[in-house]
Amino acid sequence: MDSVPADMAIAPALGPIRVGRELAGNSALLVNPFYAKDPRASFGKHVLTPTLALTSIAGATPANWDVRYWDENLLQGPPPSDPLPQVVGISVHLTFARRAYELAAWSRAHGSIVVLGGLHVLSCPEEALEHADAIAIGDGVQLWPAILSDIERGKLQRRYAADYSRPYSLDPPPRRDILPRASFLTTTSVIATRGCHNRCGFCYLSTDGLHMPYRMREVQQVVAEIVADGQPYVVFVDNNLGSRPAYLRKLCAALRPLGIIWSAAVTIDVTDDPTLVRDMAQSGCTGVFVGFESLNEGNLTDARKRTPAPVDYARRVALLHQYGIQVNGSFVLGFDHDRPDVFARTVQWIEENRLECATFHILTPYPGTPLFRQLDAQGRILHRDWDKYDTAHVVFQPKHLSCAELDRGYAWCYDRLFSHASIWRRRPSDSRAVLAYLAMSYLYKRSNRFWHLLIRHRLTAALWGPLIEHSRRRHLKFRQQLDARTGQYISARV
Ligand code: B12
Ligand code: SF4
Repeated sequence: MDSVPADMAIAPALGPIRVGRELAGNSALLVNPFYAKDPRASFGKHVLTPTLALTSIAGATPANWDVRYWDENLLQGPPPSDPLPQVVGISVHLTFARRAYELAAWSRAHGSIVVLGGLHVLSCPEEALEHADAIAIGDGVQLWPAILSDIERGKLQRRYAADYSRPYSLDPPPRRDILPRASFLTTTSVIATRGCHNRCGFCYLSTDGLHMPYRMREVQQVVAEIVADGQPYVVFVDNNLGSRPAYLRKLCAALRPLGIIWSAAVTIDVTDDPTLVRDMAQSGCTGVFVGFESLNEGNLTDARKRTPAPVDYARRVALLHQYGIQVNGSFVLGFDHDRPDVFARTVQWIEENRLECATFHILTPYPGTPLFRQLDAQGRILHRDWDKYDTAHVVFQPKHLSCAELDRGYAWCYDRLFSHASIWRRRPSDSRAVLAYLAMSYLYKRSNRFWHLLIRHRLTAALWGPLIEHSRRRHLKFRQQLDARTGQYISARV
């Protein structure tokens, strides 16, 4: 394993606390805390898109407030404290909860009011409350304006809570104008739907107290946001953009004239209807992130994942490939039916089916989920050190593997996947797509020793930009061919 550059492993030092300084009135700083990067995976994935949580909160900020954005993972140091913001809003996930609390203490010592929100605040509100002036449980877009208004009136409460049942169309557009644009592959991380038709036992969507009914935004609202940001590549960060095929079809029809390329997370059942896959391709979809989770049916049943059978995955991947859609498969390792052969079998399957990319995750019981309760009841939770709940560390006792075997197997999967031989083996069968695939793969998978420099010097957009534009142009040609083929098909039928 390569050594990890310090700025990918250790949070930036917080400066000395200087008390008694004046706060800038009606100013809010929104912070995404630092987290240590897994050296086995790509460092590049952390700068693909900005956090939509904070741009959404920024969009909900009343006009009489000045709002700024700071992401510590862009390696520009700790959050700025000159001028001192009146309010600091911090997003908290369990993997960076400890850092979020450090930042909260530092900001409060300076005199700023600290508001914590995000997934971890929802699952562990009492813990978060100890570190904040106020916490936001659930949808921050609804809560943030009320919090700021209470601050203005000197009536800040300790807890604010909102569920996700309000119509989505009421959300103001996220504010992407406050982002350091050069620091991301694309600033257009966008969300069209909320929730998922599944409720897998290990997924954060099954967290106690999280009521997230499936919601879809007006297609025209989504399109307006994309157009306003003016980027050629759009990343949908929905849990599952394919949960409602009819909606996805409508969205594809609206995206098609934009000439952009896009990617999204979907479940593999999106391939139930090949015409939907064709519509996705014709609207610019170049890649999907698919949570296959496991090739073992028993694991999927235990996780209560409703999905086509693993024996049918290969045919479905081939269908996506046929429409020029690259597949990034997500696999979870360490389920109860996994034995020492799971690593080699999974990677072999990935190579046989030429998945352009894959991510591996050690099974991680998020607090508040059915999986956590089950493992806790069985006495299999090893510790509650949330920093390590990042799907790169073993935090529970696996059934048919030792912790060391799971850890080694996980590392082996990434080493193998990122090897020259494996990258080559998985190249697209269309020879015209190979060059772009190789360039992307090498930048993404084999450049970890350079990423911290690229990020620190804000070169991300400059480096990825030409590759994105090349892919977009190639895809526009591909779409023309697809349209011609579809036209022939339709005229043959009439
Ligand atoms: C995009 C994404 C990423 C991107 C992040 C890019 C970026 N800069 O944001 C990348 C690829 C880097 C990434 C990496 C990882 N991710 Co991720 N990611 C997501 C994803 C798909 C979307 C996040 C998002 O933007 N959501 C939309 C926003 C609007 O929702 P939100 O964050 O919940 O915010 C709302 C509220 O929580 C609240 N809120 C949030 N912050 C704040 C702050 C304040 C002040 C207030 C008032 C309110 C508030 O208001 C918001 C609006 O309602 C989610 C799944 C999902 N769809 O949410 C997974 C997800 C967040 N990731 C997850 C994981 C596990 C990881 C990794 C650890 C996996 C891995 N090993 O690679 C890594 C590492 C990150 C880390 N250490 O934390 C898990 C987290 C589970 C958990 N319980 O914490 C999720 C939920 C996926 C899943 N299904 O399990 N991820
Ligand atoms: S299909 Fe994916 S997003 Fe949906 S519940 Fe399962 S793990 Fe979560």
